[in-house]
Amino acid sequence: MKINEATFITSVASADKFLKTDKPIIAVAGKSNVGKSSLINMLANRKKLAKTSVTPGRTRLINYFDFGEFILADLPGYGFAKVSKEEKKKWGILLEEFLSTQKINLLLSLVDIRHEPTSDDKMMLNYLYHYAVPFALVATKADKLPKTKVKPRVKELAASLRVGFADITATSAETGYGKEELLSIIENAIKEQE
Ligand SMILES: Nc1nc2c(ncn2[C@@H]2O[C@H](COP(=O)(O)OP(=O)(O)OP(=O)(O)O)[C@@H](O)[C@H]2O)c(=O)[nH]1
Ligand SMILES: [Mg+2]
Repeated sequence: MKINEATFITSVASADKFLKTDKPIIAVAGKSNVGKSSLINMLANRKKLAKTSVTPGRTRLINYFDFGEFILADLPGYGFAKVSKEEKKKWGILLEEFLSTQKINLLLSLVDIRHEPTSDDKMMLNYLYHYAVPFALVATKADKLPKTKVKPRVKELAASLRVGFADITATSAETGYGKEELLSIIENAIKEQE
């Protein structure tokens, strides 16, 4: 699949504003700073479609993008230490509303390839199983590891998250590594609904 022109649609902060669309929805989730916005820019071939942040936890809204054949939804990052309990609670409610009311064709659940998955990452997977949301795992920032360490590390992550090795795609927004593989996963998820 080729992405021709991706454009920003809107940002929303509450369930009553969730996008109504006939297009398939691909969602992107993961903790703050994991590289969600960077991955979206990689898929879109655009440097600044989604704002990347040096300060983690900036994206507090669900950002929708039109990718032509599908809609991409960038979910707010979780697990940001400096966020108040109140905000964490709000985020949890918004996420559950999103997972339960927005028809999601595929959710890309991102983890940093270098780090052990957190309890939040595992909770995210539990939500996905609970709401029966189809998902694929993405191990980001693969360029931070020597090439020979990528596959063994993906195996470790798969064991830790209790998923199959083939369920995790390693990517790098810096080098474009894994981009084609991810696009074909998205393409298959879109076809399944038709
Ligand atoms: N080396 C490397 N750095 C990356 C990669 N992806 C993201 N980064 C860096 O990681 C930082 C966070 O990236 P973002 O894409 O803003 O992360 P995010 O998940 O959107 O963060 P929030 O929106 O705050 O939740 C930025 O400094 C990026 O440049 C990657 O594949 N390789
Ligand atoms: Mg972001």
